[in-house]
Amino acid sequence: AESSPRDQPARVRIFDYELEEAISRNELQLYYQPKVNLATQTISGVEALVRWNHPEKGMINPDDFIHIAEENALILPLTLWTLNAALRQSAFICNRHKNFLVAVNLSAGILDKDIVDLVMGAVHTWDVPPHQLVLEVTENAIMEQPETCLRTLNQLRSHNIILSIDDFGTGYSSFSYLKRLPVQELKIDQSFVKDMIHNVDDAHIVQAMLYLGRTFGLKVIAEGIEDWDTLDRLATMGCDHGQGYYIARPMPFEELLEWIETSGWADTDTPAKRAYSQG
Ligand code: G
Ligand code: MN
Repeated sequence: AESSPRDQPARVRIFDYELEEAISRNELQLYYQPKVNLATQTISGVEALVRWNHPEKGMINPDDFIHIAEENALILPLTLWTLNAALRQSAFICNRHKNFLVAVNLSAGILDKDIVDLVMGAVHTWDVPPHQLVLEVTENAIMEQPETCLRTLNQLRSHNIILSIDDFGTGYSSFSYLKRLPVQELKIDQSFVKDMIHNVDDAHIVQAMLYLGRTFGLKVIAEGIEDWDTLDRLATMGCDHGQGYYIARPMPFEELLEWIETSGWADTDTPAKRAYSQG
C-alpha cells in the first residue's frame, strides 16, 4: 500500500507502514471502559478500546488510525490482536464473575464467514465462555454488506456470542434490517446522550430508542454519560445500562482491576457498596 499521510488533524499524522509495524513492535495497548447497570449499581462489563502508544507521537486514539487500518488490509490483524488481548486479560474476571461481559469492536469489512472461526478459536484459546464476549458492530458496518453480515452475525449468535449495535441512531440502517439482526444489545450513540438534559429533541430520541429496545427485548445502553444529571435522567427514564466519562474513562487493565475493587460500582457478585454519588 502507498505510504502517504491521510486526512489527519495537524496534531497526528499517521503512515500506514507505521501501523503495520505497531502490531509487530507491540506498541498497541488496550484500555478498558466500564459498562454499568444503572438500576442495580453494578459493573456489568467492559469495552476494550485499542490505543497506539507511538514511540514519538505519543498515545493515539483509535479514531485516528482505525480508518487507515481499514483502508490497508490491516484491520483483520488489528482486530485479532484486540480480541485476543482483551480475552487473555479478562479471562480470569469472566471465570470469577459469571455475569461479566467483555466487549470488542468489530469494523466493517471483516464480517465475513472467516471471522466466525477466528472468534471461536480465540474464546477457546483463552477459555472465556462465548456468552461473556460481546461484539460491537456499527449499523453502517452492517449496511455495507447486509446479506454477508447477517449470515455471519447469525453464525456468531448460534455460538452464543453476544452482539451489540454500536453508535445506534447515526447510521443508515432501515428498520426492516434491524428487525432481522440477531442482536441482544443496542448502544445509544453518545451524540444523543451528551445534551439530552438541555435538548428536548435528544431526550425524545433517547426515549424512543429505549422504547424500541424494550419492544424488541434488547438491552439498551447509553454511551457518553458525562455528568450526574444525565445519569440520573437516564435511570429515571428506565435506561438500565450506561457508559461514559462520568462513570469511568477508559483505563489500562491494571487500573481497571483497582477500579472494580474500589469504585462505588460494586462488582457483579456483591451488593452495591454505596448509592450513586454526586462527587
Ligand atoms: O462508538 P464507541 O462505543 O466504540 O465509542 C467509544 C469511544 O467513545 C471511545 O473512544 C471512548 O473513549 C469514547 N467515550 C467513551 N465515553 C465517553 C464520554 O463520556 N464522552 C466522550 N466524549 N467520549 C466518550
Ligand atoms: Mn463501541
